[in-house]
Amino acid sequence: MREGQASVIRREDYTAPAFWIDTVDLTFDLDPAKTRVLNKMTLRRNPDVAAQPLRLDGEELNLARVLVNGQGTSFKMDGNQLVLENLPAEGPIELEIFTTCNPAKNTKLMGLYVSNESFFTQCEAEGFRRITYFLDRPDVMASYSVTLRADKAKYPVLLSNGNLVEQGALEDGPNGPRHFAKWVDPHKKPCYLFALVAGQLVAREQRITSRAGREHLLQVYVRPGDLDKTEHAMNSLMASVAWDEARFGLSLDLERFMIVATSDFNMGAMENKGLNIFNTKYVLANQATATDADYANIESVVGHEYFHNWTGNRVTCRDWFQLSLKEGLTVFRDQEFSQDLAGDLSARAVKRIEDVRVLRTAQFPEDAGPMAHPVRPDSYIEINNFYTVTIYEKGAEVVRMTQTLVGRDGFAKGMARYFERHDGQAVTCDDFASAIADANPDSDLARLLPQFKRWYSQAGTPRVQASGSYDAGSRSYTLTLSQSCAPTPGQASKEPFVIPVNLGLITVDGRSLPLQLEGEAEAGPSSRTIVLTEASLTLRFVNIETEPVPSLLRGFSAPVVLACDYTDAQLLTLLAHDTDPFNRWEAGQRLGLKRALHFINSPAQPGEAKVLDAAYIEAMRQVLRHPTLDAAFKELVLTLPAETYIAEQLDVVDPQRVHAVREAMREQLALELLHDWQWAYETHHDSGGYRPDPVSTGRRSLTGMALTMLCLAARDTGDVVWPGKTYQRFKDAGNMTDRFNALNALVNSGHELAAPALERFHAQFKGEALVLDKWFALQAGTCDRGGQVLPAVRQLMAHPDFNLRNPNRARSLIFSYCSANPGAFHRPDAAGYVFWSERVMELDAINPQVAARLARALDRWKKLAEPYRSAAREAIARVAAKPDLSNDVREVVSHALAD
Ligand code: B3K
Ligand code: ZN
Repeated sequence: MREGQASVIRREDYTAPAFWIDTVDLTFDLDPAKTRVLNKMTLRRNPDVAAQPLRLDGEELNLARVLVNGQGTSFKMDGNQLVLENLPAEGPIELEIFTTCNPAKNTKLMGLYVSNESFFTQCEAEGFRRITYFLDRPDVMASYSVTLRADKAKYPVLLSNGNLVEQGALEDGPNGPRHFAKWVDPHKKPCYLFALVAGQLVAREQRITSRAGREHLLQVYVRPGDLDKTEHAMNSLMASVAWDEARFGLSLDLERFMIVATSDFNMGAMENKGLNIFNTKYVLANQATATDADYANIESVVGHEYFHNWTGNRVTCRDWFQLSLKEGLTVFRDQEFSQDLAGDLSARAVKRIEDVRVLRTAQFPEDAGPMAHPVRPDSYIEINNFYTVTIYEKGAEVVRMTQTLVGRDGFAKGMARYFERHDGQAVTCDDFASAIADANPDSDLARLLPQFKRWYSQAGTPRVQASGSYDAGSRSYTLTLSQSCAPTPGQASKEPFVIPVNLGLITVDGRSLPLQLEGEAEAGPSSRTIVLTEASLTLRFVNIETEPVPSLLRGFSAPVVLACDYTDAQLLTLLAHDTDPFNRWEAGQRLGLKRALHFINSPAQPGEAKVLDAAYIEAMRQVLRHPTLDAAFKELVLTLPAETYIAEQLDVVDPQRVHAVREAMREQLALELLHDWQWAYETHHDSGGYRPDPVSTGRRSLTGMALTMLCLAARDTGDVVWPGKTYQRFKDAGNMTDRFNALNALVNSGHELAAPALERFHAQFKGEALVLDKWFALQAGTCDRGGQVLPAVRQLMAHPDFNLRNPNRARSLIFSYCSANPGAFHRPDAAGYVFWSERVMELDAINPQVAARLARALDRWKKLAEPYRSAAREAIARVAAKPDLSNDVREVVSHALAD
C-alpha cells in the first residue's frame, strides 16, 4: 500500500505517551520548493510509563540533522517514524531536528502547502508530522513559539498562533529583502492546532471589548480585492464572541483572534488556536456573489470554529476516537448559536428542521451502511475517514439529548463543571457525559448515565414503534413505545438506548390536552418528555376527553426513526394544528412520503396515474396560502422528502423509479397549485433591500420555489410568460439569492432560456471563483431528462475553469453529480458509476482525503435493484483492484465490498 502498511488503530490499545513535550520552538525559512524547518523541543519522560525509545512521527520529510542536548546522536528510521533509543534517563531533553519539505508539491493539502502563492497549513488530524518530526497525537500538549522568515515582497504577512512578539528585517536574500515575525502562543496546545500563514493578504479589523472588560483585536484576512466580502464574517465572529459569553460564560482568551481564508482547502474550516484557517466558501460574501444559504453557512461555520476555542482547544481529545467530544459538542453549540440569533419560535424551528434534514438524509444512511460506526468509534484505518456526519451531527444530537434530560440551565451548569474539571486537559467522551450528569445529580441523565452512554458505543439508528388507542369509557389513552436497532458492521445485537420522547396530545380540532398519567394527582402541561429506557413502555393518560392525535418526538427529541401508523386524517390534524412547528412540518413530510412509497410499490407508471390525491394537494394549498405561517416554514413544508430519504425507507431501491415518482409529484404540485404559486410569487417577490435576516430570507426562498414550480408547470402548459419573467428576474436581480434561484428555475425545468442564462451568468462572474462553483454545481446537479447530465459533466471537466486540484471546484462538479444527483448518477447503462470510479482513482493520486469522500457515494449499493446493484459493485471492485490506492480510499471501498 502506498502509505506503507495499512494498520487498524484500536481504541482499546490506547496508552499514554512515553514522553511529554513541554516546549516547541520552530523556525521556518519559507520557500515553496524547499522550506527549512528547525524544530527545537524540550521533552521529558512520562514517569507513569515504562522507559522506551522515543518514536517521532514524520511524513514526506527530508531529515538533515538531529541533535540531543546539543550533540549529534544515533537514530534509526522505522517506517515513517524517527526512533531515538539512547536518550538520557533523567531530566529534560533538548532535541533539535532540522528537516526540509516541499510545500509546492503538496497536493494533499495536509501539512504545509502553497495556494495562490501563499503558504497555509492544515494539521488536524495528522498533518503536523508533514511539517516536522513530532509526537503527533492530541494528548501531547506543548507551548509553542514560532519564527517565520521569508521574502518580504512575496510574503508581507507572516502569521502563526498566539501573539506577535517581534518582527523586523533580515539580511537580503537572492530575491531581495527578507523579513521575519515571531509568534508566541500563551496557551499549551496539541500539535493539530498549530498553524502558519504567509502571503499577500489584507485584513478587516475590529477592536472589541468583552463583557469581562478585556480588549481584543479581531481580524479577517483575505486576498487583496476580497475585503468587500468580509463584513458578514466579521459580524458573525463578533456575534460568536458575545454569544459564548452570554450563554455559557466563556470568553475569548487571546488578545488577537484571526481568521484567514484560502481557496484551496479540504474541508470547511479549521479551529487552529487564535488563527482559524477557512475555506473562502465560509468567509467571503456580499449580496452580489453569495446566497442566503451562504450567509447562514458562514455564520454557523465562523461560530463553530470560534466555539472550538473552548470545546476542542482549551479542553481537547485524548485520542482521535474521542473526536465527537469536540465535534459533536461544537456542532451542538453552533446549532444553538444560529437558533438563538434567528430569534422567534418559527425561525428557530426552521433551523431545527434544516439540521434534522441533514441528519436524516446523510447520517441515517451512513448509520445503515457499510461505514456505520458509533459516535465514539472502536477502530479505524485512516482517521480522516471519520470526520463524518455520525461524529458531527449525530454527536450533536447526543449532546442535545443530555440537555433535554437535564434542562437548559442544568446543561449550562454541566458545561461549567466540565471546564472546572478539565480545562487544559485531553479527555474522553465519558468525561464529558460525567461532568453534565454530576452537575445534575437528581436528573434522569445522572440516574441513567451508564445506559445513556450506549449512544457513544452502539452504532445504528434506533427505531421507535409507537401505537396508541383511546378508550372512551375510561376516558384514557394508552400509548405504547417500543425500540429496536438493526445490526451494524461488527455489532450484531444492541442493548436498549435511553430515548427522550417529547410528546403532546391534541384534539382533532387542534386543542392541546393537559397530560396526566395514571397515578398522577393532577394534570400537568400539554407537552412533556417521557424517557424510554426499556425495549417497550406503555403509558396510560387519563382524563382524556376525546380521542387524541399523538404528537410524538416533538422537536426531534432523539435521533431515531419514529414509526407510527398515522392515518391521513391524523396527519392532516397535526399539519394544521400542532403547536410544535417541527411536528407540523413532519406531518407534511409523512403525508408526502406515504404517497411516494405507495406509488413506488404499485405497478402504476408516473405518466399514467396521478401520485397525489386532492386531499394532499388541498392541504399543501392551505399551507401555502396560510395567513400567519412564515414563508421559510412554508417552503420547507412544500418541499417533498428528498430522493435519498425516500430511498432509505425501501428495502430495494430502483433509483430511477424513486426519481420519476418524486418528479411526478413535483410536477403535479406545480400544475395543480398553479394559481397559488403565482400568488406566492406576486406577494413575496419583493424582499426589500438585501438583508440576510430570517424573514426576508424566507420570502426569497418561497419566491424561488414558486419560480421553479411555475417554470416546471410551463413545460406542460407551454406557457411562455413565467419563464420569460424568470429570465427577466435572473437578469435584474439585486442579489445573488434571487438571481441564482431564477437561474435554477430555468435550468431545472430544462427551459430553452437556460442556455443563454448560463452563458450570461458565466460571463458576468468569471472572476468570482465561488460563483463559478455554483455555476458548475447547478449544471451537474440538475434534473436529468434523457441522460444529458453526464455528458454535460464530462464536457465541463474540460472547461478552462475546471481544476481537479481545487477541492471546491472538484466538489462543485463531481460531487454534485455523483453524490447529490441520484436521478442522473444511477444510469441503467452504468456510465455514472464508470465516471465515479475514474474520478475516485484520479483524485486519489492528488488528494486522498477528497477522493475518499467521493468514494462514499456508492455506500448504499447493496440496496440497489438490478442492474444498478451489479454495476455498482463492479465499479467499486474496479477501484479496489487498483494496486497503489491510499489508505483513505482503500478503507472506504473495502468496507463497501465486505459482507
Ligand atoms: N476540526 C476541523 C476538521 C478537520 C478535518 C481533518 N480531516 C474542522 C471543524 O470541525 O471545525
Ligand atoms: Zn469542528
